[in-house]
Amino acid sequence: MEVIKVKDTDIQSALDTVKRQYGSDAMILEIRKKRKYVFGPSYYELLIGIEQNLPKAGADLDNLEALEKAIRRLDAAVSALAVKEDELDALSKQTGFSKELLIKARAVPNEDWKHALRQYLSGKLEFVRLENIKFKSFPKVFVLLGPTGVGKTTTAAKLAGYLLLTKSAPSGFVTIDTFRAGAVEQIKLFGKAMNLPVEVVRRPHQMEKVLAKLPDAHYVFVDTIGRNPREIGKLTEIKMYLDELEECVPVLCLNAGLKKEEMQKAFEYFNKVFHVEYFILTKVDEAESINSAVEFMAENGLKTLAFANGQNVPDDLLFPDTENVLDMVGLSL
Ligand SMILES: Nc1nc2c(ncn2[C@@H]2O[C@H](COP(=O)(O)OP(=O)(O)OP(=O)(O)O)[C@@H](O)[C@H]2O)c(=O)[nH]1
Ligand SMILES: [Mg+2]
Repeated sequence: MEVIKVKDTDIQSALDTVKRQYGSDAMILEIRKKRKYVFGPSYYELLIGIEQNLPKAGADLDNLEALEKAIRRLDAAVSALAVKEDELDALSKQTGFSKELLIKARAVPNEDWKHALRQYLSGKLEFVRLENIKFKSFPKVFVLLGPTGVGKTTTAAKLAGYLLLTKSAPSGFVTIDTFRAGAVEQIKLFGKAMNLPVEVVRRPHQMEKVLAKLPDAHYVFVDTIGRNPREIGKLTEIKMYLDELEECVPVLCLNAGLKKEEMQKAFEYFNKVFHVEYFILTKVDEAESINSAVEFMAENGLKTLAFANGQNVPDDLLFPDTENVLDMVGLSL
């Protein structure tokens, strides 16, 4: 408690000063009647105790007013938001992007939302050519991962075809899918068509020596078993094969027809087991819109290698850049 002194010749005026300056929190500890000299005029000295942590009465009032103002501002902001919520719903339907993305991109209804979305997505989307990915070892090994039937095997064949035709770089295939009926035959057919070798690996320890069997390959594509991503044990099984390799780059393949939430879940399951950095969007030709897939790519910072857009091997493969994709999602200038 802080103790202060108030002096006045008039007791009432001294009490008024205390009340005015320190409010009701001031406690009168003592009132003394004093004189400066023996025969001089008398005056009152009040010893006042003030609780230090308590704000003064005047300050309390100020705080209350500030609080009321803040509440009024908050009220106004909430009503403004309620209006925007409807407009955002409409804009989300119109653009095919989620409200969360619109908010993050500051895409304001009726204003230049296209510009805001373009700017936001341009900053987040990343496209990389697989031949530009740096490896420490040779050949460069890519592993195609993804749920059942997304097009992993077909895409591996398309990528090998692209490298052979445009870069004169031969690839080899390794399949660890000895589980699905016809899987080995399927990749062998692709290999035969392009005159590229295919190795079948049935046990993880066989992976260690498999690259030595593909001496001419500049690139190797490891084709994996399509797995329900929720079966984490099955993903770990695939990982055991990859752990035998000195170096490999996992590439997640997801079907453009999936909902954004489904893509996100699948990504999270695969990412837990394999550190997923690279991505291929498949079946783009079948999807009504790829906007939510593009949103998924952007929000997860994935580096996209290609879009698969049909069943023809090797032709139905696109290597888009950001500008192409912005056009595809209706954000062309
Ligand atoms: N429309 C379309 N079909 C595709 C595309 N890619 C693959 N397919 C077809 O999808 C089916 C499955 O393709 P696969 O390559 O066997 O898929 P996968 O992921 O290897 O399948 P699993 O190994 O069984 O998990 C086949 O009929 C392919 O022709 C694509 O980009 N567009
Ligand atoms: Mg397959």
